[in-house]
Amino acid sequence: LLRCVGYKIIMETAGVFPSGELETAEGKEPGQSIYGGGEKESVNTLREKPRRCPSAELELRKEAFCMGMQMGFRWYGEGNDDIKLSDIKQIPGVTSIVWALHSKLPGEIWEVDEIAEVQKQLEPYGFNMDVVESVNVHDDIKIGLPTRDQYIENYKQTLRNLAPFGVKVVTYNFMPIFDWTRTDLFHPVGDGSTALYYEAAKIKQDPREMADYVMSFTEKYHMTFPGWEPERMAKLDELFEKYKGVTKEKLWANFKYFLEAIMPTCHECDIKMAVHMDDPPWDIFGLPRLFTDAAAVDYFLKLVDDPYNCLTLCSGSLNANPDNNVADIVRKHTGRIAFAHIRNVKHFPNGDFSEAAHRDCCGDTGILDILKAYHDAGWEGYIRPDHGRHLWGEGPGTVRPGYGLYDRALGVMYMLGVWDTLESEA
Ligand code: DNO
Repeated sequence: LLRCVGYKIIMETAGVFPSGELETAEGKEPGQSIYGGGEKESVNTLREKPRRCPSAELELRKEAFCMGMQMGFRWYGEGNDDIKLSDIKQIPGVTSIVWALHSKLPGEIWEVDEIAEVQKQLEPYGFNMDVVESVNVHDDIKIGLPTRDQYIENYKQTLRNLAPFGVKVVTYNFMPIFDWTRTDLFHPVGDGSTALYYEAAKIKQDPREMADYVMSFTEKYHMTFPGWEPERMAKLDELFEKYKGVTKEKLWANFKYFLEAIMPTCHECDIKMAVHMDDPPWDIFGLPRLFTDAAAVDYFLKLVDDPYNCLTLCSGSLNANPDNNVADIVRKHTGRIAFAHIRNVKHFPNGDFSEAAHRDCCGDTGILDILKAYHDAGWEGYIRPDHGRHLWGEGPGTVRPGYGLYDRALGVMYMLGVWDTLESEA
């Protein structure tokens, strides 16, 4: 085990060995995570190091070390997700549970004891809680109201409360009012499964219609969807009113204000902020959207040029516009992608799109190219299968749209299969 150079860094991060107890890996300070901030060790260096780490109980961490990236799986929490941690444990290669306190409204402080409760649930399975998705940003921050400063203070406190639990990445979005937007949550794919679907013609109409449709699932199945909090949706007209006058330029300016305010705390806490791409990547219902293409990503990374200001590069969100080439963004901004969402999308000529299985040829997103781009760039970060289809009896009431167990598990295996092949050829 001692010979497994570099591996110790992860052990320390995991709290398995206290910092400094083992020989220091070349070029690394004791306790410094290969995933955390500061100087990064290239994955190519890691690949040259011994791959055999014999300790069985540390298997998960070993896999992460050997691969240069960590495989995550989104989980909605005890009592809030039909999928069990014991189910996820059986998917080979998953090391991170991508989690959140889903009962929290945007702007509320996440308390230490609430976070500790999640840690207690994950610990027996050996999963880490390095990635939070999402700590949602209050609308007043996006709109730029005077009340934003208090909400920013709350956000900073949440980051401080998360840091001692080893959280390294916080995903969030900066979309006005709506998070992801779809017109059909369980659309037949044609093979007996269903998937999320976007019918372009429907979105041009009344936002209330779409909100009511999504909320009908909440009412019927007592299931809330992140970004679609009933409390916010109940005030939809008021929210639209407040966003009047928030142009794209103002939204960028409010975004910059927020990021500049929290960056010092991110440094202090060693937590990377990883913004999610807009989904879909175009304006909807007259609301501006920022993360629409590669130029917007370039602009954002320069706007606040800080290594803690990062991306959650969601392949399927961006590629809902077929002109967006996600692999190019991976190659250009490797070091600023803290978290990768792998989602496949199939486009239709009328502007509709359907979500698809992760296998490259099942959609148009270029999953193979994207994985290859991550691999070949020596990327280190967290990755997860994003939306899957609903399979084998999964449907409304049993799973959250896009977040069934089976297709995401197949997605993990596909991604790891591609990755292993690339590794063996490297
Ligand atoms: C959809 C997710 C998004 C994402 C948020 C991040 O399933 O990818 O809802 O979690 O936009 O804040």
